[in-house]
Amino acid sequence: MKRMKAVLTVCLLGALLCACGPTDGAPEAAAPTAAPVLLGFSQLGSESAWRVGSTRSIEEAAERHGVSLMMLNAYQKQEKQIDAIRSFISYRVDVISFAPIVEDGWDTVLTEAKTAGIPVILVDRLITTQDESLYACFVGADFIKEGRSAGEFLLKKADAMGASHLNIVEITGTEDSTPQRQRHQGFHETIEGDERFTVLESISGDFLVSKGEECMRYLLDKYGEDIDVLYSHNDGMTLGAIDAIREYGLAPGSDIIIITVDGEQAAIDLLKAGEINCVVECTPNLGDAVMELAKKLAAGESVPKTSHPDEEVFTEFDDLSDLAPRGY
Ligand code: GYE
Repeated sequence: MKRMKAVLTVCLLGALLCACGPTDGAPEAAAPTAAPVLLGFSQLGSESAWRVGSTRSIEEAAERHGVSLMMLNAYQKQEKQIDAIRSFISYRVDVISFAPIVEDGWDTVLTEAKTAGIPVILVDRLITTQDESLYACFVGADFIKEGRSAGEFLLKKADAMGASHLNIVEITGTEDSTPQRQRHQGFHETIEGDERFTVLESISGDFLVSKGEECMRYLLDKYGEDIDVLYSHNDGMTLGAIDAIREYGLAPGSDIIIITVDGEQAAIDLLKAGEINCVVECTPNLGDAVMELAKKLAAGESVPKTSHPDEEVFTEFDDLSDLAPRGY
């Protein structure tokens, strides 16, 4: 079917070229333009300002690159993402892309995409699979590195304070998602074996502001003023947790050291105000990279299996006066 469509397009183009070729004295006809690449994109939800920024980045980049975009929001449900991928397959899009909410459970639907000959770009998060050929490439952050940066900041902060012992609580992202697994891993690897640190508890706040607040209330009820450090896997949960800390009567950023990931404007503002100590950047602006990859894959070109954007770390030790507005 797809081949038929391609053959038809080639014939039509050939006919057009013959019919419209420049003749002596006649004005030159505009070159026929190729059909735009059709990209089906399944966004996992709208759980955070980061995610809203990610959706915007995909939409704006599609426009800029002349890619036709079919975008479906899965509202935090893996089943809806699987349904979306199936509808992209039946629609016979040129390329499928999605941000997998969790890592496991994609083999069946991706085998269907492979059988249909449609290449798949993973955006933002990874999947676990025995068969790497089920996706063409991944574009997204290096979450282990982000976790390490969070841990490295804590080492530096503890040195600067001359701290002999610090108790840590961790609020993690959506369970079994790549950022949750790897931000946890990178952080723990970095502080492991340093006897100044004890991790009191690690619980999931699902990347949501409301759950971040709920988790922090629970942690404060349980450990009270024993908590010295909060490591939170995204800014949304951190904002919720900060409300809970204030409500409890403690000062975020001084009574409790706060380390967060994403780099939303709201978190940067709190960092500047001394209420957050470290923000590890994770950029949602992956749209241009996705469109470049989609166009190459649609043209049958090869692409790198993994690409990571450049990311920074902003801390209380840095001069942030020149930092440009974040845009998310
Ligand atoms: O950190 C969080 C979002 O997958 C990197 O998902 C993304 C994470 C991001 O909800 O805010």
